[in-house]
Amino acid sequence: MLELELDKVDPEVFAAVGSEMDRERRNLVMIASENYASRAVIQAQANVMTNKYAEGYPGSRYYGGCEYVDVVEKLAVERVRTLFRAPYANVQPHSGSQANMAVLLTFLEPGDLIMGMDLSHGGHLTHGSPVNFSGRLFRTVFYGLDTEGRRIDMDRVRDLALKHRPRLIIAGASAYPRIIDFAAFGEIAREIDAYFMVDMAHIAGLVAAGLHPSPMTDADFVTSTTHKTLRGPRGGIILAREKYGQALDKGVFPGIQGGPLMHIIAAKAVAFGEALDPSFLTYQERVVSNARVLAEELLAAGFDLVTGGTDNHLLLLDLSRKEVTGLDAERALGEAGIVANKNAVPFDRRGPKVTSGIRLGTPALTTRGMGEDEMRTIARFIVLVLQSPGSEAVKMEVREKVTELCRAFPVYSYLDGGR
Ligand code: DSN
Repeated sequence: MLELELDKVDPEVFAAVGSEMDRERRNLVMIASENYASRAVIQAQANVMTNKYAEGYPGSRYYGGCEYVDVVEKLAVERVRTLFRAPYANVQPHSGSQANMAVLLTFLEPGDLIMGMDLSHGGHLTHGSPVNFSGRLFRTVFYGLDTEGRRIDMDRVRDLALKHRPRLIIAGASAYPRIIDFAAFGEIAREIDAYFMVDMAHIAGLVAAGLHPSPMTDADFVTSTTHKTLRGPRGGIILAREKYGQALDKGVFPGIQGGPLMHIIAAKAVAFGEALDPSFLTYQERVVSNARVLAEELLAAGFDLVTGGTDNHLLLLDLSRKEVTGLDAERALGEAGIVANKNAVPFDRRGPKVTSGIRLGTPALTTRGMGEDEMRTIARFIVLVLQSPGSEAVKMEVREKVTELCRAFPVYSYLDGGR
């Protein structure tokens, strides 16, 4: 059993993995939080380090035999510190949620007040949502976008902070298409002597490339996932000022996790190495220019965008003035081969399972090599589908063109001979 290939041992799982690969290759992946990890990143996480227990940190583990996993963890830490100019890094969080959990549980007491961005305005579950540990263990106050330009309302952030005096302020979003003013947040946090945490999961790749201001100088703690614009394996990281390092190490292990996923940490090291390569900057520049072109085309076709455009890798199509809901739009686009997700827009009159928005992102398409011309083409596809979401003929016509486009921009073609 130990020596057999997956297809022999478990044909059902093998088939599902193969089908997922086909799905990723023959559709336009426009989910803003997804990407295509490189062959090297995928190889680095499919290895025997999955077998190893390594509680603790390099040089100080609770198990023997950690000499080689120490190598990869040290590489991951050194590289991510260089990438973000971070005095301290912890690469063990299994996910972005666990990175956030580690910070909250290390520096706050249950019942303390935290302030984050309203999920329905583009925030994140772990920033205080009542259905998440963050909203169950801590009291919360939320800021959101203004009613005019739909930007983060920094005056309101300050008013709320001064009124409620949270112990921790969180900046960062999962559906906000504009630059976030980390310096202004940091100033407010200092004014009330609160901790300031930035969750840069969505924009980490842009930050690494210098295309979004870095939170490192303003924030006490910076958390991120590693698989979105950063294009690594699924996972989390915490960066911080040196003085918080010892407490954070304990906060992650034994605070909230046991053995780190050493095969994933190996892949994080590879991904951080890739992000240090100059080609990563070019990639991120194209992610941003592609999003801008997509936004311009959709605006020109008469669609509304939250904030009227984008500065980053994503845009939020506001369908409030249209007949089609976010849910119907997600379904219709999916049938035409364009994978995106419904998303609440600020002040949405529809519920979270229906919504009035569609979130679109360019990281995965850009990894495939698509550029501004393809964004113009894809914008036309989206317009066609959303103008007639019930038309099978339109969806079939777009589906065929999507298939052609995907063939012209292959991904994971090295696997073609292998299956
Ligand atoms: N689920 C992620 C996203 O899609 O933005 C956030 O964690």
